[in-house]
Amino acid sequence: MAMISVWIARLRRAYVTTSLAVLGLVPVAALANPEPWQLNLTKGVTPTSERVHAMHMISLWVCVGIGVLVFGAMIYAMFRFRKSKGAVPATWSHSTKLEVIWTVTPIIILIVMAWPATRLLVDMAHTDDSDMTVKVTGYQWKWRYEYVDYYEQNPGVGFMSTLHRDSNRVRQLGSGLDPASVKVGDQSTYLLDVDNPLVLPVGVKVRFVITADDVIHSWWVPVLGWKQDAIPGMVTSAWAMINEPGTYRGQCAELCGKDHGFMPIVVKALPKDEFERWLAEQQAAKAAAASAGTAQTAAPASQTQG
Ligand SMILES: [Cu+2]
Repeated sequence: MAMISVWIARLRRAYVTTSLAVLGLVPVAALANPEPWQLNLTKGVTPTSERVHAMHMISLWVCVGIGVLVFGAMIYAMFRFRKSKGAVPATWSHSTKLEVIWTVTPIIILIVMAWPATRLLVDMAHTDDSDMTVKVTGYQWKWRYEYVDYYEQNPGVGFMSTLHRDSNRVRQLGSGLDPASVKVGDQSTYLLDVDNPLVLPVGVKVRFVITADDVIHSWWVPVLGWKQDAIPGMVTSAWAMINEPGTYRGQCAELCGKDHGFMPIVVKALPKDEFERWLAEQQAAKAAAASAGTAQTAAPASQTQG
């Protein structure tokens, strides 16, 4: 008995030390973009992603509970009723009571888990009362973003977003360049950065209408809490309301061709007033280009690196 309590004390100490180490080592940023060696899912930056995370945690703890019960019972049975202790196998083969218990219990657990999951799915599909619409079109291998509507006005702004030139140079066959050298700040952004990020306001419900021009792509920024297929000839939709400014990265999540791995997505979330300044800048640049009679370029006025 004394031996067991010593072991329990040791385990408890190890657990506390590990928890503290994890808490100390994992920066707050880990809650937004996924970090290398991150253990759990990210909480994301939208109400949807937070609910997805909560659902994931509920499922995880239900699984842990079931695991502890089942493996506990197995281990207990193996030690308590082992042959060397003189255990004799029972001869009965069927128990209606047990059959009912282990059929009904999982059904109840599944219903309890399916209820909030279904409500979340319904809310995720509810794009009606959005204040802004962005049209996302997938191409082999780039994205086009068009600001279709912002508080019932059409900003008339749109641009292409392709792999950042730093990543593009490194990824060329025989480039001899080091992928680890591609960075924004101290963050490694090889194949995760674009020339023109999608700029969005914080705290505004943005509806995305998503389609593709050639093959099926999928628009996926993990911290937004969803991914949505971009299908040629079809328009799918999703929404996000980002709750903190930042740069959020994602990738095309549908195997769309040989350069599928080279079409990242970058969302730059700005406070609402900054976003409106940016939008006005884009409109002014477009108007200036039109009045100068020059061919319009697809790039936004200020090249913002993600
Ligand atoms: Cu793609």
